[in-house]
Amino acid sequence: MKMSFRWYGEDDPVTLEKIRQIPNMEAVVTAVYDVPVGEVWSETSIQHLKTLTEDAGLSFDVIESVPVHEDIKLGKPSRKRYIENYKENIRRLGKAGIKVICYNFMPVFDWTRTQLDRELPDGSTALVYYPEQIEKMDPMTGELSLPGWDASYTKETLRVVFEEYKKITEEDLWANLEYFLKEIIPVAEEANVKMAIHQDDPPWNIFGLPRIITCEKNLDRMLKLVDSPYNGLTFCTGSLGVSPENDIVHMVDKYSAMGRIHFLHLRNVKILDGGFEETAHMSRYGSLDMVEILKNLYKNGFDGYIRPDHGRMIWGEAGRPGYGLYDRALGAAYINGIWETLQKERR
Ligand SMILES: [Mn+2]
Repeated sequence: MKMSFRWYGEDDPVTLEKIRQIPNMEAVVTAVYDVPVGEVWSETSIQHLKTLTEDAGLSFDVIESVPVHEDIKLGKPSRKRYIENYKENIRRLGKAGIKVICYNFMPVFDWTRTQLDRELPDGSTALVYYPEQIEKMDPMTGELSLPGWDASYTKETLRVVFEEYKKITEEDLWANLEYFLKEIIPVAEEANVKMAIHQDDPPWNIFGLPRIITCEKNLDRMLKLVDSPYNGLTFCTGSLGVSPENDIVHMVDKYSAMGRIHFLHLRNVKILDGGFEETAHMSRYGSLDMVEILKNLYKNGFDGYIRPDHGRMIWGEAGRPGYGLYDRALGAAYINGIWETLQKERR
């Protein structure tokens, strides 16, 4: 496994110099943030990120994310142009040495939480999703201030896109995903870039919008749409793990044995009735057994990328919710410790 860390570019208060000092840190996970969704990334911007990363002694291997334009998910005629742009991004990133591209296929909203600063018993704060809070949220009338929500949506454009999704069933979304994959995977193969879909977070429908990348049955179906190692997964334990029906230890075993996991987000979550809380990485704090997850990866010879996912805010740190330095660095150290134990046991 190769340890990696998400970096939001030059505006990120968590600098590359700090990331580099986390033990065993190899790669940076980042993206070009100065181009609207759907457009082609400039080679200058890509090269700039690569230079900054490599000058800091880290490698430029994983992109999170190249976002998929809404017209592709909706299957509109304009998708043709956006898919051509997407292919060009894959080619350009491959040329710059990128090995894995993370993306998702969630309609309108990215990850959704109901509160970003819920105080846990130890005084740290975490991201949570409470059913009693989500029931009171209405994206049409409420304040559009949640993270993971595209801030570029005005109420009017949001109303229009919601109207468009009213006509889209889950099967339509599957058909649009299949069309997209059949177009881009051959390009990814040629560019030697592994495409890695992130699961829907949380893995259930929200606000009446369909969501399909949610469970084992659907991941099986997704991987079969184009049966190529270049059509793989960003396996996010925290996204899938909030649903009690998802057996994360088994799924990690199955998909890593198939060689279809290229990138992992490791995060622990505590399952509540209809909701969840993000917790410290260590197994005892959440519902996931991190040792069993890593054991299965090790057993299957996993040599892809892992990054600690969302952390809590601890030690008075302020910053981007879920993406502070301290708790994610503790997560990386914890994962490193388990991995070293597994390596030494084997000898
Ligand atoms: Mn994730």
